[in-house]
Amino acid sequence: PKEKTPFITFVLGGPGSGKGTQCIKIVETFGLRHLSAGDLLRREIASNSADGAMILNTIKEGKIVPSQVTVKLIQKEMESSDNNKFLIDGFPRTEENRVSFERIIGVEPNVVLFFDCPEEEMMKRLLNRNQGRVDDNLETIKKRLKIFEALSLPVINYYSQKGKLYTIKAVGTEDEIFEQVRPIFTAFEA
Ligand code: UP5
Ligand code: MG
Repeated sequence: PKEKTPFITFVLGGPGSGKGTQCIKIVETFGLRHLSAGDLLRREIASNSADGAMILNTIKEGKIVPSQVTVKLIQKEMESSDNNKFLIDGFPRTEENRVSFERIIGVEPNVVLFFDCPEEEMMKRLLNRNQGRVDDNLETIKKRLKIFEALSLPVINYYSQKGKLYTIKAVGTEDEIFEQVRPIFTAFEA
């Protein structure tokens, strides 16, 4: 429990848009605490927790894990962190996720990044990743892209209307993309 209000950035974008890659650079440069919702869920699967089997089946189908499960994992990490600046990667993915976070954590994000990447590029990157993710196969990638468009784009539109959205053109080299990200955090540091 922190007395100070946390500084929260949501990092959104389709599967393979480069969220995780850019988060590593943001952490190196600006020292935020990186919380990848997908990584937290995969850690639950690996630890054979009670929800592990359900989470695995959901991820294999490219579907969205119940909000309560994901928000609880994020909350636990936030509460045990000394750093109160958070980079929440790959969450919220649905309007229900968003409302659930606001209700349980009780804060809204300061910044929302949207890595905007063409589907063909995301598809190519994921098929080339080769890190053994259960969801990096053609069938599941197609499902992930559909879910992103149907359920996650509305969240992005919501934050756009709230004036909190920063859209990054997520094509080019990793460094070229980071040069679009850098000034956003520099402005908040000043
Ligand atoms: N790469 C990166 N940048 C590049 C560049 N500029 N040029 C060329 N290649 C580039 O990058 C993907 C690949 O592209 C890598 O090989 C990288 O080297 C290369 P990465 O940075 O990993 O992209 P990222 O957007 O993080 O892709 P990821 O696959 O992690 O995105 P997803 O949003 O699909 O995955 P996530 O782990 O967030 O979620 C997985 C699943 O968990 C979801 O489908 C869902 O089932 C579940 N989930 C929930 O249910 N709820 C949640 O809240 C979160 C997840
Ligand atoms: Mg990722």
